[in-house]
Amino acid sequence: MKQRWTIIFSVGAVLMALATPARAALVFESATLGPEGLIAGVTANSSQWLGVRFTLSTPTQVTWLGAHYWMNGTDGFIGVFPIEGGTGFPPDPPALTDALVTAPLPAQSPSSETGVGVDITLPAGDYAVVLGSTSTFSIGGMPVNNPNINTPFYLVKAGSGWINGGLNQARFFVGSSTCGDGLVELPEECEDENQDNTDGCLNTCQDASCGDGFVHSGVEECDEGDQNGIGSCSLACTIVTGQGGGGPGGGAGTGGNGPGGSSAGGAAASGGAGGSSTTGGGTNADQDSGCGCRVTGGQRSSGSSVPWTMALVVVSAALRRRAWMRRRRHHPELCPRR
Ligand SMILES: [Ca+2]
Ligand SMILES: [Ca+2]
Ligand SMILES: [Ca+2]
Repeated sequence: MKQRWTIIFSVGAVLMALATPARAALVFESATLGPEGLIAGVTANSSQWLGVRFTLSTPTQVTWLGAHYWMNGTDGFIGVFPIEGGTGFPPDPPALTDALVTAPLPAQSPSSETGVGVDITLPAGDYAVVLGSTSTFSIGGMPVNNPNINTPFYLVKAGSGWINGGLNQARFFVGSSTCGDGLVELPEECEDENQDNTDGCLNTCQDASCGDGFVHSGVEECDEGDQNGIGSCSLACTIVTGQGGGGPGGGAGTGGNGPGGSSAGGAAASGGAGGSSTTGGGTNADQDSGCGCRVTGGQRSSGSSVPWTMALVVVSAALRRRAWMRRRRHHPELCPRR
């Protein structure tokens, strides 16, 4: 019997996981849903806007805006605008930069009810939810034969300014999800109504994931949030093994390579410039500057204290000097010998 309940529970959990998130609970609606499939009523284009005021008595997270509308075009929007104290209307005209939050509305014709997700927490106060266009919204609007009107505070803006009324029973709505109410509402991803962040659903109603900072029991070995991949937990939420040897080893290698490369580069440069000396690279550089002359072997021999070696050097130097002088006679462009 116990096993049967487990099976039933598991099936239920799968169905819950597959369920499409519901629209957020309504915190405001200008009217209940009227007849769908209409293409007539109050219209708007790129220089006309439609809206309705609403009031929040407490700070409210808004996660869903929508309307019953039809629209030909692709850049319609719906947004929440502040009510300006001096006028009692939204900004005129309602530029997107004035909006507290906006979302694009998809084209649809004939009319139906469509909501789009947003995420903003609004303080208590007066606002307007507005439907409009940014440029090419050719025509769209609100059916007005809805008998289920709730509030009469509709707004229309066209040319001379906002005026009250004119939408006559059109439907706007503002939604808000509540994490923990057991209903998966956009933008929530899950609801398990517990306070356990180690299962598949976090207390924020978002699916558990690697990087959320909570170790998903039975799935993740670790989770250090944005520190994953830096410390002892990988970007895949697995514990990094041998971290003590691997890290420092890599560091030492890098350090060794740096100085070594630098030193080799310096030696190569000096050698290339000097061409013959294994000591006194700086001297070679000085002698070569602006001339390209090569340092002779005579300088290498100057430190020897062995008499026969000195004799050989002297003889060798004399021979080479003679050869040099001969070459210089035929090639006067050669640098003076030092
Ligand atoms: Ca919920
Ligand atoms: Ca949970
Ligand atoms: Ca996690």
